[in-house]
Amino acid sequence: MTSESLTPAPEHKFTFGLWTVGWQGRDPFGDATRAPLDPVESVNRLSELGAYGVTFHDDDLIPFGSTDAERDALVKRFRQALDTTGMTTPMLTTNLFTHPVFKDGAFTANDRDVRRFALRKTLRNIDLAAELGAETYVAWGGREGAESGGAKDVRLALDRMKEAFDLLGEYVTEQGYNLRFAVEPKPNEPRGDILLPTVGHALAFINSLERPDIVGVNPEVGHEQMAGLNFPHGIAQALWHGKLFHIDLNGQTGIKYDQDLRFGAGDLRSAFWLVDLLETAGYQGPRHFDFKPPRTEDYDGVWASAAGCMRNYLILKERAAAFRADPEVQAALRASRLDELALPTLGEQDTLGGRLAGLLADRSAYEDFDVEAAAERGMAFEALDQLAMDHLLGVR
Ligand code: XLS
Ligand code: MN
Ligand code: MN
Repeated sequence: MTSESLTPAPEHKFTFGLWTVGWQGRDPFGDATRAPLDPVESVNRLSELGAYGVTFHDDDLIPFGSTDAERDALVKRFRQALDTTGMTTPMLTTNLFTHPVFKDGAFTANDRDVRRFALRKTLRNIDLAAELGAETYVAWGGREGAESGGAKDVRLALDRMKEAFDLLGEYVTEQGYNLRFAVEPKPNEPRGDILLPTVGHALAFINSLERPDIVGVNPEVGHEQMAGLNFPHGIAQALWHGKLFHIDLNGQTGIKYDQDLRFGAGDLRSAFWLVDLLETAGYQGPRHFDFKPPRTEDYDGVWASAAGCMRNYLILKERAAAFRADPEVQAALRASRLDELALPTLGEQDTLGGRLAGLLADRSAYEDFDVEAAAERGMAFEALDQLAMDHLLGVR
């Protein structure tokens, strides 16, 4: 491993939310441990560390309630920092969760006036996203949910959610913006239960929209792991559907609150398989870090944590590439018959009058199939997995 290969550079497409390094460490039990961070300082520091860009909620840059003049001045100053550093803004999103008005949600709040306000707030920031050249607009519905059964009619709430996405889709289409939406699932926190809790729920919901082609997902490592799910499997399915529009990378240790650890902390084996997947499946989007530098850290610790996210990604990328290139691994993959999984189940031997007739006529598929012999064949997965472990731990 050369130090050059572990040096982050813009071509790696590493991006960070302003709210990540800018998190002041306020949690439900304690006050802020860090002073506010100027978004321009974040742009400069992240650029020095080798990042490609930053992302933000409207309120991360323009405090809620700012006047139009204040807004224009803040955006102007921020744009100057982007121009000076060459940093990009590939994704923007809306804060529909901090202000108390959103306590029962935004697009699915029971109060209709709150829903209309949420749509206006979002439309306004979509204009800024287009102006700044963002290609993805994330929608995390953190407050869309409930703590008790009678409080939310979920079927009606999904009607309202669909209404919102259909309207937003109509808006970007009419404006001719080059912007796609990415729904970010999360099972809970801050609501007791959140709507569209997993990648699977979100993918199914997207199919019901008027413009499903411009809506995909923005899965976050920790959010799926909070639900005990296999993150690389969820990502693989999102890729399979052509719906991985964006990704939130971070770390999580098991089923508990949303830890937002730096990428690579938490479930390291899962992170290895995730990087292996992203790097081999042709994912072209930003590698976006949505983490929270722990509140134990001062700003030196914040920048160390941000640098660690990128470094861990590059280490894992290198380790995964070494794993794939190792001739012993390639032999182990064959021994585990991964090449056979790539073959269609129905195939050339099924020539007699179509797929179904071919299968039915093939005696080797059933009548003459040696079930016992097939059952006795080992899959050799343990040897394969140990090779992965050796590569991950750097002993091969
Ligand atoms: C919170 C989410 C949030 C989204 C953007 O858990 O991860 O930060 O990524 O609103
Ligand atoms: Mn999170
Ligand atoms: Mn996120």
